[in-house]
Amino acid sequence: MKFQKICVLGLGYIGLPTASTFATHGIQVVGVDVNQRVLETLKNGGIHIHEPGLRTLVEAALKSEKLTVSNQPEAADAFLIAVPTPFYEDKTGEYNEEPYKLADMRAVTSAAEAIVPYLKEGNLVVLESTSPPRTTVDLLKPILERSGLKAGTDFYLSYSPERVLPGQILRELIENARVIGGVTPESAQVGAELYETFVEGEIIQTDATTAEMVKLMENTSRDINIAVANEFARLSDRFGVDVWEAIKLANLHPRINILTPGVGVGGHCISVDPWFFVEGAPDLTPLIYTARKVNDEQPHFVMALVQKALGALKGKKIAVLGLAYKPDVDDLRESPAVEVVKLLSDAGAEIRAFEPFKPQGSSGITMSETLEDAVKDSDAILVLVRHKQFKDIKPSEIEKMTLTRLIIDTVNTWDFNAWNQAGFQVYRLGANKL
Ligand code: SAJ
Repeated sequence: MKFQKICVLGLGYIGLPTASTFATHGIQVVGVDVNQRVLETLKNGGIHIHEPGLRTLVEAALKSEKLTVSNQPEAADAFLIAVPTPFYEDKTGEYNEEPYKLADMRAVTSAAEAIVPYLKEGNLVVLESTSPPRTTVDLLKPILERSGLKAGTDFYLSYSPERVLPGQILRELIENARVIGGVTPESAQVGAELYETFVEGEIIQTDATTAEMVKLMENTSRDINIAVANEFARLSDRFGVDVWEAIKLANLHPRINILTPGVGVGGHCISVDPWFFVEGAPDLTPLIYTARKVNDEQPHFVMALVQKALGALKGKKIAVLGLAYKPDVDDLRESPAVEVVKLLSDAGAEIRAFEPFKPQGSSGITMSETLEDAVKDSDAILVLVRHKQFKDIKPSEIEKMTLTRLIIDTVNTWDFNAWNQAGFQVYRLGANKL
């Protein structure tokens, strides 16, 4: 099928790069967002997201007039839905005694409703938002069929998960293998033809629900693997072992790849997606549920380490290095580092945080503009994110900025021996007998 014009609904971390990439590959794209501020920013030549290379790509797409932005869809050959599917806490207790997290599908629902008036015979609709299993057939299909057209017969309907890594979105969008699942084989085929516009990786066709499961399975297995790494860190503390050394040695085994312990699991994917399985089948997901709990508890273990290093926290000045949910991104969504700061503040510590990728930080956290400002009068330096620029810091630089010689390194950022020799006392997560 020949695609001349498409609408991309949702101009966030996935929608904006996707819309711009289609536009720079010659397709006329209408980028749709309900947030007026996002539209204004784009119209004024700005972007609201930090992603390497994105600004240049968006500029090129807008300048060529292949990309336009609007607050509502228009008639087109294909509609792509890339809106957020966050979760909210179930307070009804229906799922368990403890609060379960449930998918908030309102944005997908209203995007689908917005498409209905423009849907025509022969169109393609693709959902990209990460969604609970069966969303395409059970939620999306009935809404779109309000148009009077039948999915799979009159129009094509597919699900295609995005699987790009924040920080490398533009490259991975093009190079990664892409799964596309249709409500009918023809729907998958037509979907594949659309993505062939720019995808260089393999495009694999399947059915819609399998495609939904694939995405959730990828991120759930990652969550579980991080949870076990975090438990290994706790066990190493208990048994007086250095977890970083132990993992390195275990990973010499050719079939073992233990992930990295840390502050917890953040971001908008790995800490969210497993809940979509738990919500759909609470009776079948004890492991997935427990892994979520283990990772969500991790900030409390960081807190215990800080208490071990500093004793009572009331009035202690702590310089926090990094708030992002992972290294080298500006994204603070669901960041466990932010959670740690909240716990420390609640315990009476005075926090000054330095986040080079997001200098304005997050509401309620006192930010420092420079590393020096953060560390200068502190009682301890707490490293929560292993940003490359932190990794490169030398003991001699910190020595000049502050009198404190106390480091709490939760992510194995600095070489323990080198900093020790330079006169610093270094507490590391998973390497201190508690
Ligand atoms: N983390 C650890 N230990 C590790 C790896 C990660 O504690 O060994 C933490 C990170 O610090 C972060 C969180 O886990 O807080 C998630 O980070 P991530 O790099 O694993 O994942 P995301 O959320 O940035 O991106 C993931 C990717 N999925 C996989 O690698 C399986 C990406 O391919 C997906 O497109 C994306 O989720 C998504 O949208 O689902």
